[in-house]
Amino acid sequence: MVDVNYTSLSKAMSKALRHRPERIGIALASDGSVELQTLIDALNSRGGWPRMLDEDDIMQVVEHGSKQRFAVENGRIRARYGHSIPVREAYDRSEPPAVLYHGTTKVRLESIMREGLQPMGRQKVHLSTDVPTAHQVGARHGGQTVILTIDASRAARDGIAFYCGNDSTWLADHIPACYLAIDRDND
Ligand code: HQG
Repeated sequence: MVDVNYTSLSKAMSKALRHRPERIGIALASDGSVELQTLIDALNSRGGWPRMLDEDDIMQVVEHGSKQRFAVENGRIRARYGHSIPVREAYDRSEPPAVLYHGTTKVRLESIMREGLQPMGRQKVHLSTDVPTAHQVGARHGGQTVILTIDASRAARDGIAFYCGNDSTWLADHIPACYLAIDRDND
């Protein structure tokens, strides 16, 4: 028997907890969280799974997914980053590493170096702690990948807020172009 595909489940969870909770009939609290059981019931009533989902399936994605996309606390689940819908109180401001990276595509470079990094369709700009991760993020968009370095310590000193997403992802509201440099060594 075909079992639950955890990549599909992770994508459905991301859609529900980052982008379109109303599509499966749930509402998120101001920190972006929902009762675990409410999410499970909603995913089950939407259907399309080879069997009924249970808490173990969700925890499999939470604990063993590649990117620590979700957090579970006190019976509630939330996405840790990636939201396109506004979520107040979802992120904890903290001190970033001295240097962060952003992988993007060459066609966006001119606009980025003019306007800085903008959240675009999401609530936050997403930054990486290392070049390989930034490469993976940039490559998702196709075309030639370009790596930008962000002088995060100077930006933080100047008052720009940073938030930790997961071990390799940091978030910010906007990174003005004066903190960006093109990392020619890592193109
Ligand atoms: C670009 C995945 C023009 C930006 C990844 C990026 C990440 C600009 C695109 C997370 C711009 C937005 C997010 C400006 C930024 N002008 N283009 N001023 N400012 N951009 O997908 O960072 O697998 O929303 O360079 O791993 O690529 O979903 O953001 O190319 O952590 O968990 O606008 O999504 O995580 O694209 O990726 P995205 P992203 P998950």
